[in-house]
Amino acid sequence: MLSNRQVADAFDLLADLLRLKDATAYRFEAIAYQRAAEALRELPRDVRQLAAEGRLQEIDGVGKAIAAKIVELLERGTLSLLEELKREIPQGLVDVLRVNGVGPKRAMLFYQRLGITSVAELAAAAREGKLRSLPTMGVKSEQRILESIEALARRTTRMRADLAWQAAERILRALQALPGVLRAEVAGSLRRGCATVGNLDLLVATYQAEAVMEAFVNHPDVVRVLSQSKTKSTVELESGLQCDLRTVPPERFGTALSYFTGSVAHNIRLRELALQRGLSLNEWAFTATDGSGREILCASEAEVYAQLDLPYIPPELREDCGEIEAAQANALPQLIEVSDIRADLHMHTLWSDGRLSVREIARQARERGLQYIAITDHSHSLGIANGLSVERLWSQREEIQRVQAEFGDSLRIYHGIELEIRADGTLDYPDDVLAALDIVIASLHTGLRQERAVITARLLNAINNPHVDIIGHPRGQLIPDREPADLDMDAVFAAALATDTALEINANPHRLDLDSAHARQALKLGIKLSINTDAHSAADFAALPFGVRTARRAWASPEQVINTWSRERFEEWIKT
Ligand code: DGT
Ligand code: ZN
Repeated sequence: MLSNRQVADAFDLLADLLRLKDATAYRFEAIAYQRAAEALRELPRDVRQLAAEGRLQEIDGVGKAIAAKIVELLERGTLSLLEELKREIPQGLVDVLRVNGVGPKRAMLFYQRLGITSVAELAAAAREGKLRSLPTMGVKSEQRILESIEALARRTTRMRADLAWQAAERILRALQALPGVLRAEVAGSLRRGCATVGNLDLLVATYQAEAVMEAFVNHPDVVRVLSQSKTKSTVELESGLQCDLRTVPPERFGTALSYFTGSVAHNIRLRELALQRGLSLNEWAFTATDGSGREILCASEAEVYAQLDLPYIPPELREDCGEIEAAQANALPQLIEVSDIRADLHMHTLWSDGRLSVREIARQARERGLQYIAITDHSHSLGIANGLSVERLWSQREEIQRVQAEFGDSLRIYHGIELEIRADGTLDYPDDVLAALDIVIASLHTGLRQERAVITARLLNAINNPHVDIIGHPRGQLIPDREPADLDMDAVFAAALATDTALEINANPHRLDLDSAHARQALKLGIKLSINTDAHSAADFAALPFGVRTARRAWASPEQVINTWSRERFEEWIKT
């Protein structure tokens, strides 16, 4: 059965193939399919369920014709129109469209004149100078196409951090169970807490490297061995992700872990500091540069930093973004930890599109040691997510009060809303309703591709509303599919600061929004952050560490994140 994502992919493909066939004739049709694809990706509910309920046309951009196509896709796994187009037009041309400077007309021109059906063939033709003499082309546009193809190739597909952790943990567990493995750890971008990773970097401390490598390349998740030696092997996993394993003897584990955790920029700074002290530094050891060959081995990373007269620097900070200077000044931030989090302030229940009742989600929260939560279901204009009418909102309040009575002092349950910022910029509830709620999170879910001035004004209107406490997933990005909205973030920050509105780091690994760079900018200005899981199910509670890692990459201390506050302080804050 097809997922929302697969249905969306089919519509995107359909749009591209129609454009290739005749960009002018199918212009509006292609736009419509693409719009539907965007809405399907954002859809908070399973498209199959909506189809079963006959509610497909409630999806943004889905009319009768597209609804019929969705049904066809769900029933047959494909579309007759798509099959027909695929017979007419080579599918590789869709990739050719991803090259900057190549629209559908040029792609078809290259195909018809030169038989080009793939990006590789296009690159070869450009290198041989075959494109420049075609109509509308020239030496310059040929050069631009070549540069764009090279840029595309550099931008390898990266994997979301949660999937990468899953893959890494399976292999780590197997390695840790081997005799002779003293330590097995994740390094690289995954250890630094990045939202996406290019590969997995694993490191093992052992005196039995050969046996460990043999076990590694024979792990059931490995589909291909790209290289193998005693100290370093690279394999490919089923997902296409590459995984490197290095082995070192335990007395060298610290230098190796530090080196392979990176980042490259951070490593370069460490090497400079070592050179100033008459030492070279690589993954194996510090070595005296006086020609004596004297080595200093470090079993732990703390020893590596101590050798450079620095305190230990947490992996999330290792980007050469000021952490070396801060360490030298003994001014590293006290970074937030998962255990500092006392509250989750963005949670969905059965009242809108969540899968748990108020009671169940409260129980889950208490089991995880939270002290207070906010129930924030969708407001009514997000009809597709079963958004709450004002009437249902008040019935929900009664249920929350009942559950609150059961839980007593063990968990405080606040009644909030995830308030829709409508496409026209207005908010979904009138002010008197908002005033009666404990907490209001305002979020954008529609019109995310509006132009900068328009979408920024929508967000500012929400921030400036005195009842709005938090902006949910402010930039609207989805990892890895959707670019963030084109927002004027300086204006957003200025308004958030002026109104004391917190900005969310949505911990869902699909979002991680704000991203760490913007979160850091916000913190520098004095804006408060809120880290929330946006849980729709019990499994979603597992998102929290991803949000916390993103906050750590933003240099956040507990104080700056409202979810760490005592209940009293939090209540004080939502009141003002
Ligand atoms: P990724 O895989 O693209 O998400 O990013 P990283 O940071 O995991 O990079 P990767 O896998 O190429 O290399 C892992 C670490 O190894 C990197 O963070 C630092 C270290 N490293 C790799 N190449 C170099 C290098 O040329 N010089 C230095 N100093 N360190 C390097
Ligand atoms: Zn890596």
